[in-house]
Amino acid sequence: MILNQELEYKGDLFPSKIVSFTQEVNSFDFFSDNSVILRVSVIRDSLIRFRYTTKGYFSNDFSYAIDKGQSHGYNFLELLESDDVYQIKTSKVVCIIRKVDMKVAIFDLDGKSILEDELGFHWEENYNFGGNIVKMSKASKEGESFYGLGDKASHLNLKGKRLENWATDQYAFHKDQEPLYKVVPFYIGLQNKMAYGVFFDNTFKTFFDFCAERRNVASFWAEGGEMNYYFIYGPKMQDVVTTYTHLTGKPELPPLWALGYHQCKWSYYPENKVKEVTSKFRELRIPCDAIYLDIDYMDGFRCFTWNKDYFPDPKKMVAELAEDGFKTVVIIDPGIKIDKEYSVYAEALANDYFCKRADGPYMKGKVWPGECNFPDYTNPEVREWWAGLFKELISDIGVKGVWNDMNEPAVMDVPGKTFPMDVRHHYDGNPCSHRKAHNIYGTQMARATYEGVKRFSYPKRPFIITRSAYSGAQRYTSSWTGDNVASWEHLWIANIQMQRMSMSGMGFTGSDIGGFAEQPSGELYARWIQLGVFHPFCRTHSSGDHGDQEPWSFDEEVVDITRKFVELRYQLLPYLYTMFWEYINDGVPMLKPLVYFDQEDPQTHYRTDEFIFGNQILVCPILEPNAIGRRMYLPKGNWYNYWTDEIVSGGKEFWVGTDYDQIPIFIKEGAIIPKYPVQQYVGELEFEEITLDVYYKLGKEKSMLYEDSQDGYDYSKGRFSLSTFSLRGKENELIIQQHTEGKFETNYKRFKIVLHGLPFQVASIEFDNDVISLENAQYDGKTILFIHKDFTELHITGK
Ligand code: MIG
Repeated sequence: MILNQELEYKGDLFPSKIVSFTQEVNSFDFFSDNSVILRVSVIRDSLIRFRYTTKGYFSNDFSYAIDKGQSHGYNFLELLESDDVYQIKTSKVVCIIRKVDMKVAIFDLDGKSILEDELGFHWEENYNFGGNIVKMSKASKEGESFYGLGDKASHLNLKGKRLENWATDQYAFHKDQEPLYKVVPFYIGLQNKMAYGVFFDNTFKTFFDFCAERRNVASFWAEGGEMNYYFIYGPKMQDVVTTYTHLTGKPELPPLWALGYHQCKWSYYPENKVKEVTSKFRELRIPCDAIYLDIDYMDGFRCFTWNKDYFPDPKKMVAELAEDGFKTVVIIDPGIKIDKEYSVYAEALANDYFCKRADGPYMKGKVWPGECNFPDYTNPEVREWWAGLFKELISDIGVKGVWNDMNEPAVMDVPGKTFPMDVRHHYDGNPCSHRKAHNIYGTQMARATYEGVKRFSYPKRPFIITRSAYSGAQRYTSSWTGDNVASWEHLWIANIQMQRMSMSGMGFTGSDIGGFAEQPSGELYARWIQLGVFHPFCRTHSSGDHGDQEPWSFDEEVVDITRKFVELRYQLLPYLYTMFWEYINDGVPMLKPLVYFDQEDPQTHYRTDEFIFGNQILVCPILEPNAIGRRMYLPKGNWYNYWTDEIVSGGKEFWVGTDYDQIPIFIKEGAIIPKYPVQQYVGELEFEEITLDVYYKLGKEKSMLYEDSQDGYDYSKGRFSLSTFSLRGKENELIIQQHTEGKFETNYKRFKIVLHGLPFQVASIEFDNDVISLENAQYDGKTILFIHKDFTELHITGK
C-alpha cells in the first residue's frame, strides 16, 4: 500500500456557480452546479449558521453542543437578489453570497467588512477514510487578533498559531503543545475594534490556523463531517461570548460548597490518611470544603467498588468527614475491567453496552484496571444505565461529587493513546466511527455522570468535574486542565487557560494548584494559591510522585499565605456566587481578559496576565520567583489598590510593589464588594451581618449581590435574593440605592458598611429618608457603619 500523502493528494475542490436557491422561513439553500448546497440559517439577527454539503443533500442535523433551549428569533430578515449576488439582511448584518463561486462576505449595516471568504469553502476527498476533509479560509484583516478555543496553552492572543482539536491525555504538556484535553472549536476575531465569533461545530479532528501559514488568512478545517459553522456578530466581544454561551448552554448553579477550596492528591488512602489531612486543615484553620479520593479507593480500580482494606466502612467515613464540613468527591474512569465476576462489567456485557470494533468484537484497551472495555456513552440507553450506577455512591454512601478522568478517552501503551479509529459509536442514533465520536466521548460520559449524580443528590445539587470536554459540556460539568507541571511557566499557562476557558463558555474551571507533575517550591505554591483562589474552580492536586502538596508541606510562611488567600476566597464567596449567577443567567464569563474588558484599547490586545475577576476586581498574579512587585497594565477607569486603598488611574502601564503575601489586586472605583465572614467551610457559621466594601467614586457605578439557600433548587421557584446597588458619589455626598428582587430571606439582618476612599468627613447618615444618629449606625468616626440590610436608600453627607 502506498502511504505517500503527495501521491494521494489530488487537490482541492470548490463550489461552482450558484444555479438556484430556495427559502424556507429563516433558511436559504443555495445550489451550485457541482452539487454543493450552502444552507444559510438566520437564528438571530447576529447569529447565522452556514452549512455546506457536497453530496447534493444534507445528513441528519444533529449536534451534542447546541443547547436545545437557546432562544431563536430575529427582528428583521430580507433576501435580495441581484445579477451577481444574493444578499441576506438582518437588523445587525448583511451577508453577501456571490453567485459565481458561492463565496460569502459579511458586513455590518454601515458597510464595514466583518468576515469575508478568502478561498471560502473547499474540500478534498479523504482517500484514507472516504468522505471529505472540509475546509474554510477567511481573509484576515491587518491588525486582527484571535481569542478563544478552550484550553490552549498558548498566548491568549492566538494570532500566528496553528492549532489542533483532538481530545488528548497530554501528561505534563508544555507551552504551545497541541492538542490538549478539551475541544472548543470556537474563536473570537477582533479587527478594527469590531469583534465577531466563529463556532465550527464539527466533532472530527479540527484545525485552526490564525495567520500562521499565510499572513492574511485565517482558516479552519476538519478531517470529516460537514463544514458547519455559526457566525456570531458582536461588535462587542461581550456580545460574542454571551451569544456563544447561550448557543452551547450554561450550567445550573453549583452548590456553594463547590466554590470553596478543594484538596486532592493521587492518592489519599487509607481512611486514616484522609482524616489526617482533613483534621490538619481544621487544626491550621485553612478553610476547605472538599476532599478527593483518587483511583486507589477502588477495589483493583473497578469503578463503583471500594478497597475494603483501605476503606472498611466508606459510609461511616463519608459521614464523619461531612460532620467536619468535608464533602467527599470520588474519581470514576470510563474503563470497565474485564472481569466476569464484577457486576458492572457483567451488566454492561449482558446488555451490549460496550464500544465495538468495526468487525464486531468489543474494543479492548489497557488502563488502570488492566484490560478494559468501554461503555459507549453516545448511546442514550448506556447513559441511562450509567446514571443508575451512582445510586449506591451518592444515596447510600453520601458522596457529594464525582470526578471523571481519562475520558479523552485515554488508553495506555498504544500509539495514538486512544481507541482505534474503526471503533463504532451510537452517536444518539447517528452511527459513526471513533473519528467522529472521539472528541465528544468525554462530554457524554460527564453528561451521564451528571444525570446520575443529580438524580441521587436531589433535592441537593450535583457536582461533576471532567478532564475532557467538547463545546456544550459546561451544561453538565465543571472541569480542570489536566496534568500540568510544577513550574513557573505552568503558572503562566494556568492563568491564560482559565481566562480562555471563561471566554469559551466553560468558566467553571481550575488548574491543579501547585502543579500535578513534579514538586513546587514553597514560593511557587504560594504564588499559585494566590492566583488559584481567583479561579472559579479552586483545587490543589498533585501526582504525589515527588512528595506532598498540602499547604503544610511547605514552610510556615507558605501556610500563612495559603490561609490568607483561601480566607479571602471564602470572604468573597457571595461575590463569586454572584459572578456565577451572572454566568448562568446572562452567559457572562466569570473571568474577563483585559481585551474583553476594553477591546477599543489596543494595549489590551496582547495582555495575558491581568484579568478581571467578576466585574470589579482586577487580579494580576506574580509569575516569577523573588518578585517584590511587577509591571502591569490597568485598563481605563480609576482603581483602588486593594492592599493600600491608593487610587490609580488606568490606561497605563506601571510598576506596583507587593510583598510576598500579596499579589496586585485592584478594585474598580464605585464598586460595592460583598463579603462573608471567614468560615472553615461553607455553612459553618450563621452570621448576623455581612460586609459591604464600598469604594467611593465621584460618579455612578452598579454592583450586584445574588444569594439563595446555597444548595437545592428553591431558587428556581423564586427563592433567591438579588440586590442591585446603585452608587452615586458627589463631592460631599454618597448615595447608595438598593433594589431587591426575589423571595429569599437571608439569615443575617445587617450590613457592615466599610467605606473606602471617602473624600469627606461624615456629618449625617440618612436611611430611607430618616436621619439616623451616627451612634445608631455605630459609626466609628472613620470608615465603618452598620445598617439594616433592607435599606432602599442610604445617604451619607459630609461636613
Ligand atoms: O493516568 O487517577 O489527570 O488528575 O490524579 C493518570 C490518577 C490518571 C490523571 C489525572 C490525574 C489523576 C490521575 N489520572
